[in-house]
This record gives sequence, structure tokens and C-alpha cells, in this order.
Amino acid sequence: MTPATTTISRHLSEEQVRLPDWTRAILELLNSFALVGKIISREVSRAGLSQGLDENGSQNSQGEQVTKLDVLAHNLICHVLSHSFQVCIMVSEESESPLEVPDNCSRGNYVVLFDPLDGSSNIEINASVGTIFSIYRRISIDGKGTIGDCLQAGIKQVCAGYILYGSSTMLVYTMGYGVHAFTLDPYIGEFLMSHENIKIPARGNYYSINEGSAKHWTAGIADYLDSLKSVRSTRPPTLRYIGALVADFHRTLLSGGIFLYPANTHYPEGRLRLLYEAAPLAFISEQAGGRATTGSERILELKPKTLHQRVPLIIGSWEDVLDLEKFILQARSKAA
Ligand code: AFP
Repeated sequence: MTPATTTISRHLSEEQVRLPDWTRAILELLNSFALVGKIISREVSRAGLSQGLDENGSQNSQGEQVTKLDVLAHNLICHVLSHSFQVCIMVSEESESPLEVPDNCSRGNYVVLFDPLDGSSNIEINASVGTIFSIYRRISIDGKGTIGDCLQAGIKQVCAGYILYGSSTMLVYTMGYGVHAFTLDPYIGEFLMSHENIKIPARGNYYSINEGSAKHWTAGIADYLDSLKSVRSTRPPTLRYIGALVADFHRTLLSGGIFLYPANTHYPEGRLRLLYEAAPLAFISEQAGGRATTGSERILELKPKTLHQRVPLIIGSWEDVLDLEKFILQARSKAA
């Protein structure tokens, strides 16, 4: 068997020739995330030895504990993106307000939103975590970038991706021309293409939800799961829940099935963040032939109102997500 030899840089140079002009800046940004991915991967892989697991004593704008690795990842991404000279403004889960590019770095035409280390509470048990990113073209003409640049509907994304720090480190991205994945070979320090043009199976056997919140789910969710378990009695569905969105989504992308984080009484708007969690994964999912919804609205069409807005997220195989939407619709019309 010939080993994988297409590096991410070679793939991106080939894409630059094939795709329209504007992609050059995006490719620069993707190269920045490849660099960031290697550095964070190194830090995550030795987190048990360093003090990276420790909370740094503060909470982020969402009221969640921040670890030293969250801070490292946040600072690193801000620094590398600012020095790409392609960005005018950034949004991070770890910062309440948008982040300006420092004055000593020239500004570009793109807005980047990211979750530096999603699922970071998983690090202390040595489970997977990830970085998620989403890229838009600015709508303001020039200058520092505005809040309006940051609050665009997901359908306007020009690129989205994630880096999964799991048993191997993998970078997955879409620019609207399919979904590709690259696995980091730590011995040569390169991301090598491992999955080209990924397609989510139309149905899958996995479902992924935090069942501990079952009592608080919104109408339709429990009925759907009951039907899933009884209808397919010949091959019962399998529950898988890691509690790190990137890892749960990655399994769904490759193996099919459905991931759900519905609204519940603790999180009446849903728990996951629209701009740097739901929208980028929805873009990837749709590009791979899957579906992403709040239960009644397409994630990519939601117009964000605030930077850290939360949404219910139901994502994965087209047919599975569609089935669930029917249950939600039925439950709502019964209640009406
Ligand atoms: P942390 O980054 O605070 O660990 O949160 C991770 C996360 O936002 C997302 O990655 C998971 O899908 C979700 O939380 C898990 O939430 P529950 O623990 O409520 O199931």
C-alpha cells in the first residue's frame, strides 16, 4: 500500500490553481490553522505532564471554567491569525467582545470566529478535544471590522473546519467544494490527506445525545428516540456520547447517524454556540450531504443576534435528521 503523501500545503496550492482568485487568502488562513493545529496537538498530547490541565482560575464569557490550555490555544490562534494579514476582526469563545487585529499587523478582508479548545473539560480524563473555526468575508468596506462583520448568517461562510485532537490529530475543512480531512503525521510534522471528499451516509446506526437531560428535553425528542429504538429492532441503534462536540460530530460525519443537543430547561436556547460551533459544523455537514437544523430551522439560515448566542443543534445523516424534524413537527401540532 502506498503511504499518504499529499501534504495539506500541496493540496492547498493545487486548489489555488483550480478555484477562483479569492481563495488565496483563505488558503493562507487554512495554513495558519494547520500550524496552530500542530502546536495545540503537541501541547494537548503532553497535557498530563505539564500543568495544562489546571484551571487558570477564571471563567469565560459563558461562565465556564477556563483551563491554561484554553488560554494557550486562544492566544496562539489570535497571534497566528493576526500575522496572516488576512483578518480584520476575530471572535473567540474565550472573549466576550470581538478581538481587533493589533496595529502592527496589516488587516485583510476576512472575519474568523473560533472555539480555541472545545470540550476542554475532557482533557483531564485524556479524551478528545478540538478546535473549531469559521471564516466569512467582511461586509464593512475597510478599517478594523465591525460587529456586523461578525454577525453574518452561516450561509455566508466561505470556509469552515475543525481540528480534532484524538487518537490522531486531524484537520477537516470545507470551502464549499467538498469536505476533506488531513491526518497529522507527528513524525514528519505534516498534515497528510487521509479522507478526500467525505460523504455522510444517508442513514447511520449511531445516535449521540446527553440522555441525562431526558426529563428536560423539548417535545418530540423522546418520541423520536423511542421510535428509533423500536423501529430498528433487528439492529438496535447504538448510543455514543463523548461530550466533546468535535469528537461526537467527527464520528457522525464518518459513520453516519445523528447528534442532538436540543434545548432543555437548563439551556432553554440550547447549549451550543451558533457562530463558532453550530454554523461551521452545519456547513461541513451540508457539504458532506448531511443536514443541520434547530429542529425547525436550517442552522445555516439563522441570522445571529449576539456573538455568543446559543442554539439547539441536530446534525448528521440527512434521513435521520429529517425523521427527527417530523417528530418535532408532530409534537408541536399536537400541542397547538
Ligand atoms: P466545554 O468546552 O466546556 O468542555 O464544553 C463542551 C461542549 O460545549 C461541547 O463540546 C459538548 O458537545 C457539550 O459541551 C457537552 O455538554 P454536556 O456536558 O451538557 O452534555
